[in-house]
Amino acid sequence: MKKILFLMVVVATTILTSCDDTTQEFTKPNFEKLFTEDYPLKSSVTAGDYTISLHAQEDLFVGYNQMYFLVKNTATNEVISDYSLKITPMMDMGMMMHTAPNETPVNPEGDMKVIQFNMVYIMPSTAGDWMLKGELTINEGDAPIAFDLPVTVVEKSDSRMLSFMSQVDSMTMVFLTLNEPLDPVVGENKIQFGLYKRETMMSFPASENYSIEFEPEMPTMGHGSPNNVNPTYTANGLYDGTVNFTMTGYWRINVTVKNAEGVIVKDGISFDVNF
Ligand SMILES: [Cu+2]
Repeated sequence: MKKILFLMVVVATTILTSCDDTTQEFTKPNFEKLFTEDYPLKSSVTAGDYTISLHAQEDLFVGYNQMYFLVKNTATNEVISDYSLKITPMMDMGMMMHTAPNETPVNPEGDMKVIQFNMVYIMPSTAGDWMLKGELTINEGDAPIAFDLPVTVVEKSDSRMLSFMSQVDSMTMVFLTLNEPLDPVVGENKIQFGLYKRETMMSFPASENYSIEFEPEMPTMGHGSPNNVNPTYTANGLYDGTVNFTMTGYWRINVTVKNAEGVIVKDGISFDVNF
């Protein structure tokens, strides 16, 4: 057992070469695999003395994406552990620019080696150029180092985002994402939606006090499923519930969105899930 542990530490240390930090930090769950196997590199940019890299589980897509930032000293390849990041997504469509719904970057590991950033890409790169405009601050009080990180966004075959005008005022653009399940199984799955609205081209706040109702069905077989639980609001525009898939195949998730007064914002919309 001791031998195996020793080997694991050696492997972890070898992968993250030339780091002076203690190996203990590198043996945290997932850390070694995080930036190689689980979350491969999607884009990187050099800013000042630093290299900022963006990692994600799969190619960035139209919908809700969870991404991870890693910052290294370019000269020494050392992972920087104390810094803060500000990120503003921006899409340049030639005639105009706009941002997208996004959350404040957080540190899920309990130190500053990894920064998680969640956002919704609302269009694919075929419609324009996406850029994550960032500010890196190494020491508090230092002048932030600006960077532009280009990213490529693809459209999934089963779309993970719907956009529509609110039926309440016919002028508010609303964005609804299906975030989970990512890998559905037969039986009960966590289902998560994200809900946002467009205030201006530079402001896409989360819609907090809405309600989302859904009904799964298998259109080709003419049945639904029991024991589904409509989602409730958690934070950052996210709504968590339970979906029950009684078999594999093609499922359609029919969705109705209501505002705080219970008035229908949108109905007759659906996401397709195939597994
Ligand atoms: Cu756009």
